[in-house]
Amino acid sequence: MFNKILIANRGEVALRVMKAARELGIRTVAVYSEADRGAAHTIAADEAVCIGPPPPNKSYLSIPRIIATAEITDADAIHPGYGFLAENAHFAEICEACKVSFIGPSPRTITLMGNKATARQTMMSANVPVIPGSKGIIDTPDEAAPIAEEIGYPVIVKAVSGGGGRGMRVANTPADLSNAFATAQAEAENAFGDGSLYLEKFIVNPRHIEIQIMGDRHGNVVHLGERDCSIQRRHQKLLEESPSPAVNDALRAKMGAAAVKAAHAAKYYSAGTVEFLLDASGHFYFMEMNTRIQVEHPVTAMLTDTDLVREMILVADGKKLSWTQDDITFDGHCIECRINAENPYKNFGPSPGRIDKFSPPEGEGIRVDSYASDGAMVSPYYDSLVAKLIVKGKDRLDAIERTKVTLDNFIIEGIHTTIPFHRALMDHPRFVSGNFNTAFMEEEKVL
Ligand code: MV4
Repeated sequence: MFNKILIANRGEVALRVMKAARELGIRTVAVYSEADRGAAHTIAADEAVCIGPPPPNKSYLSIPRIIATAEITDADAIHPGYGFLAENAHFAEICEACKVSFIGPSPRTITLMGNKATARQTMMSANVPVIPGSKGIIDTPDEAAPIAEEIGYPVIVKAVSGGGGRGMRVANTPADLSNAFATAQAEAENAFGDGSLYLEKFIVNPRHIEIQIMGDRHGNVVHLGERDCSIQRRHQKLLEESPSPAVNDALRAKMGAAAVKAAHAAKYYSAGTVEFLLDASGHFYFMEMNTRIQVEHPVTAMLTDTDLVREMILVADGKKLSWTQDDITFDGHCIECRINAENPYKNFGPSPGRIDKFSPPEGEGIRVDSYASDGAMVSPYYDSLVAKLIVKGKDRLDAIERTKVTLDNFIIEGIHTTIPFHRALMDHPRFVSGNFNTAFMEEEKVL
């Protein structure tokens, strides 16, 4: 087993990886930026190395500085967490070239799934349902037009290297197509340095349903059910839950089997997520695959009583999966509220600063993943996530009631947070009904 893991990340996920490592008897190395001198992950690690100034490009995104730290501290594996270098195939390759295990999937899998066109092609070949669209990259609006006619409008033009909702444009009619193409191409070129585009039918107001999968290096893959991530705003998820109010046992079995097929097709090992769009008539389509541990994974961990971060470390060391599909069971209902340093009364504007008081709720069926404490700083340089509150109930309405009480007992002073938003959401009739989709935040007033 590994002796020492370097965590190439910060915040709650760095702490979460350290907890898993410690439980396995593995020592930990933190890297930190000058903005994180007093941060929880810096303090909690067995060793900590300052790798540069606050801007991510000069610290948490600096491959040379992180690899050098692994060499100097004699770490034998690196966990990338989420964000930063987690889906950087080049980084994963360099780790392996330096004889440091990358705790994640193979560089080839990251590359294959990072390109949305090759991901689509891989899934089509494996008979995983994909959204009707182009076979591969499309070079001109003239090439797009006949495909759009065939699949029918509205269509969406998307960047092959896209993510976070950037580099995509909807065309409602043939007249919109050339403009959509030019705008998406320019945005993609600018954001990703790659203007390559592909075409899909535009699914109107879908639900975002994703399946958690876990694979090992021996070709075993299991799925751990779905998460409903439809409550999001400008492509930022606000709340995730499992099971989805829109997924029954039969649909879960179908989507789970499709996700396992997808993972096999990508030769996937480690924790991963297969994202699907679910349309109003109950059809689901592969959208993309995320080759990392995700922010919202605790929803699944709590529902299935598994430890996905521990399992990632074990399979990276070559161990076989701890479970077969039959071992995975789903008990009750889990909701995760993302508590961000944002002001929900002012358009979710950022609210960095000093947390004067941090008093999280505790109890049976309550989990809080956070780096915060009294006096902790929320830095303007990094993402605004302060805490994840995960609550388990015996069913969805019980989970909602427990989440209300728990939010009322969660005290954070000194900054604005999204706690009041989540509290209001728990009282929103349409959220409570379970009848919502990705348009919820645009259509409804919550606060
Ligand atoms: C779509 C779509 C409808 N049809 N693709 C948004 C982010 C990017 N990963 C893909 N996205 C979408 N792709 C087709 N063919 C609608 C969205 C979309 C969306 C997807 C998931 C969760 C929230 C969303 C909000 C707006 C649009």
